[in-house]
Amino acid sequence: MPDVTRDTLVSTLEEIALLLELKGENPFKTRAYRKGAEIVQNFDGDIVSRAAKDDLKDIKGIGDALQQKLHELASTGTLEYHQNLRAEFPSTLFELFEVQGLGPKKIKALYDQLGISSVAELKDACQGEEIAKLAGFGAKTVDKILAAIANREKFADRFRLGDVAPLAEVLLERLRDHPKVSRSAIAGSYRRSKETLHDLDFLVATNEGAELTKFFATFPEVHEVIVHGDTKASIRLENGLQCDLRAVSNHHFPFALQYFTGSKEHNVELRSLALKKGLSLNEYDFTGDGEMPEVNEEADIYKALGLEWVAPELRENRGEIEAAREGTLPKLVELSHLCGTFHNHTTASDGQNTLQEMAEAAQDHGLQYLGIADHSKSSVQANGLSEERLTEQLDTIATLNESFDGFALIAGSEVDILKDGSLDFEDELLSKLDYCVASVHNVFNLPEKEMTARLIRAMENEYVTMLGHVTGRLLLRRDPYALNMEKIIDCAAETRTVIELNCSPRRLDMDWRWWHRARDKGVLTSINPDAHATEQLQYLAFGARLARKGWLRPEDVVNCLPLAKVQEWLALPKSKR
Ligand code: DGT
Ligand code: CA
Ligand code: CA
Ligand code: ZN
Repeated sequence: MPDVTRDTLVSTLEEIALLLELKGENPFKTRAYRKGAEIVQNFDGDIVSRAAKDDLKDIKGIGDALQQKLHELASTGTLEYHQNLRAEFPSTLFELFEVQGLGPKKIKALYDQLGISSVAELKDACQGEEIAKLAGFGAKTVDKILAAIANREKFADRFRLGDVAPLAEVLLERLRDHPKVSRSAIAGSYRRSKETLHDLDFLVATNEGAELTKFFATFPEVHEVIVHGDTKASIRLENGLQCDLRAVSNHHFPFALQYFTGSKEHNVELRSLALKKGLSLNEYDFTGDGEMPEVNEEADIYKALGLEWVAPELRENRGEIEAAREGTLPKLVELSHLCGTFHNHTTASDGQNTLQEMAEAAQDHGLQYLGIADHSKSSVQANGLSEERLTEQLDTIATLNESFDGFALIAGSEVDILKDGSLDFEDELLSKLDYCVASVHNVFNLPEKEMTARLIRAMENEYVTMLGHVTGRLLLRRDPYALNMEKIIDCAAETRTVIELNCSPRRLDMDWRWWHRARDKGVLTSINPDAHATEQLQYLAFGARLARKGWLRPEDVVNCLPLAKVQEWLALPKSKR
């Protein structure tokens, strides 16, 4: 099956409408596509599979031509008519579609009246006078557009950790397997588990630097060689990602690893600490007048400076050096500590695998329990469950659970938090569930005060076990909605509501910068993959990395509890958890 969602159908129809408009086509034709988009958006049922099966005949407002196009799109993943239409315009025009807050009307005005067909031209126009002459473009609009462009530039050359990790590990393995390599690592922001990265910093210990840089520069994934020397090479891969390689001697390796892991701020602190001890620390060695400490591995560098070894995730100069000096660094959670996980979807809503398949996959991952949390009825776009369907699912889970040995499905729901903070299901139904994840899936644009109050009201509900993807951010795509995080964290502590660490690589939400504070207030987390398919249980690994980055220990993570304990914990009233 091609990867087509309701969103694909809707945005394709909308784009066709806009392109026809830009071409100056007859307004009736344009309107038919726009109307079609609206009908698809609001259709109550699985419109994507109906389109794939060419079963759209009885849907009002979708004529023959539209039916045929939706079928082609849903069954093949592309639409020739759409592709041909796009080809009639400069390819840079489509950049405008990605600028937040720039709708079809504005794009048409810009294109028709000022001939603007790229973001660069738009930026120039915003900085000049001409744009204010257009109807509907006040000073406020121009500011918003400039802010959106700045946002886009900020994201332009960054990649999400989860998107690059599989390839990064393949390349590392290839270097590691080279016979002339004794030690290897990926340093930089990747080793620190930053949620997004600019480039990858590979490091090898070898006596044959020139051979290794040549090996690296001729990897089949290389799109372009940026730098190529005897000890250093930089390449750009097909996907745009830059990768640096540094080849050093085995003696220099621990120093280079420490230096290139960063962060810069952490290193600055470390160097000044070294100076106080009469040592000068650089990327290759300690130097100075006194006796030099013996260094075989990275931990020896920290030891020489009177510090415990600092886990790379913590190296952001946020108190880790002081803690390393005092011996109070946290014993961080590890992936292997997770006994189970919550917040997963099945085919009942918008997942790709059945309950049975998800349960088997969880057991293959060595988990003792898997929390199910399909969408609730208001999430129509995700085929949310009605009260009846959720009740049926509870029965199915109870039956399946009888067939497992040392494993259990935990029955829950991902309940929509409605605009006013009330929940999509009544308490009576929620009380029958083992747990509940409450999430915001619509009306993202409330002012901070209202959005904060909305989440607080949800947390005050006795049956809300945890908040799902608390800020709604999509990394490099959508900013978090306006939220007072201090208040959210305080309320979570008071109401004993867990805040999930959503480990979908697109989210990694709540942001790692808030966890240390939350944990100190007694807030618990649950590391949740939000899996919509069996293979997405692997996202747990990213969650564990980000939890470590947030200074979390096993005792801060509720899914480190084994099955029997987690069941006891869930059975307690919230105030006792
Ligand atoms: P990014 O932007 O995601 O690639 O982040 P990093 O941290 O990987 O940054 P990168 O690749 O520019 O450099 C890797 C590490 O090398 C960095 O974390 C610390 C170290 N480093 C690079 N430039 C400097 C510098 O000018 N001063 C110091 N002290 N360290 C540096
Ligand atoms: Ca880097
Ligand atoms: Ca770099
Ligand atoms: Zn969700």
